[in-house]
Amino acid sequence: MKIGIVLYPTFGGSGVVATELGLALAKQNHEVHFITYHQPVRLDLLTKNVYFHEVFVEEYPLFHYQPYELALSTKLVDIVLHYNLDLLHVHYAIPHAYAAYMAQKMLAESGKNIPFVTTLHGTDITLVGSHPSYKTAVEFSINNSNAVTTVSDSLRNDTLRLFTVKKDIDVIYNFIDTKKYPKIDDSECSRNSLAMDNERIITHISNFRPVKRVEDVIRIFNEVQKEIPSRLILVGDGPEREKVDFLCKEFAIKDKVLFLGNSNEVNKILCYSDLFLLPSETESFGLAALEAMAARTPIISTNSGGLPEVNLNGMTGFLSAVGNVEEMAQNAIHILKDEKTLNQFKDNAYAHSKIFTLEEILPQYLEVYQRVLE
Ligand code: GMT
Repeated sequence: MKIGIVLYPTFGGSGVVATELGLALAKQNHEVHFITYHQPVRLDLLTKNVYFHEVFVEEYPLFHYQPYELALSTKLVDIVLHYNLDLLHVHYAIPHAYAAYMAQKMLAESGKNIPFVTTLHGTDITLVGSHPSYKTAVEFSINNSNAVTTVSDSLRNDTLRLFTVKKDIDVIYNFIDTKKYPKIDDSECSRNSLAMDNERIITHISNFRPVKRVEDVIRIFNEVQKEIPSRLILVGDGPEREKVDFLCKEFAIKDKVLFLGNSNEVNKILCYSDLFLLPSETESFGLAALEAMAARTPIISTNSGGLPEVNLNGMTGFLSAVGNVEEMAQNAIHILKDEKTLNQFKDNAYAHSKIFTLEEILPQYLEVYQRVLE
């Protein structure tokens, strides 16, 4: 198949999933064309069967807002015709599904029929998509996609609750390529460069947006470090970063917190970790939590959105209500207090991550592709 994948090229989970999916398809000898405004962060361009097409938005003084979806749909038409693509798979509804619909209509005028699959990732439904400024167009794009998938049951339910959907929605869970997450033993993982032998390492990875509640990460860690010698590693960057810095100063824990910024070496960082914190306000799936589990790291998270589908309470970690910092800190202490308990949670987290592997998930996308092509 010749597949066009439209995605956000940033460190966000939707871009990561779309990139990994495309790379896996290319490995199976499908021709994969990534189409977006920047080279995706996890995309190695020197990969067989992989192409990258950059969308340029021409600036003009009259434009207060640059018309990205216009440039994207024009690019889609060009690429589909030039490479004779079979289908488009767009990740994140806004504005990708809308642009794909427009491209499909324009292509039909040239006699080219192409289906498009829309994968909803979370905030395109729960936070942004249902806003009155976008809702009508998002609902239209969902209903006019040839197939729609969501990354969890919870997101499927949210989509059906927030929009009038006239289509079937397939749930296809997010996945990880486990080959990129080898079961690293402590000897390969030189954790002593980050922490003392007697210290636990706690990690948080996100885009530091308000929805991630990174201040809760600091509050939880502050309580934990009072009882258990530990260090906190923060990976990622975003608008909440400064507030987090202030809070660390206020709690006088700056020397125990390490900011690493954005990183492409998440799996290496996770191999040091004893615990992963994800106290998000809402999370359709929580890809970062799955990546942590694949690296044998238990999870302390909220119970919002799709997190209970990924993190099993009392097994792979614990779930708490949004904002219940005290309970999350107590649960973290419970996991970290002795080696036996910690190792049990680590083993459970690793075992559960195995149901979200590339090998399990890729055939499900291929099945959807076949269906829309028939
Ligand atoms: O967080 C976002 O605004 C968008 C998106 C992203 O690109 O990171 O995140 C969503 O998609 C991920 C991949 O499917 C999910 O793992 C995240 O849970 C989801 N984020 C939210 O629902 C907040």
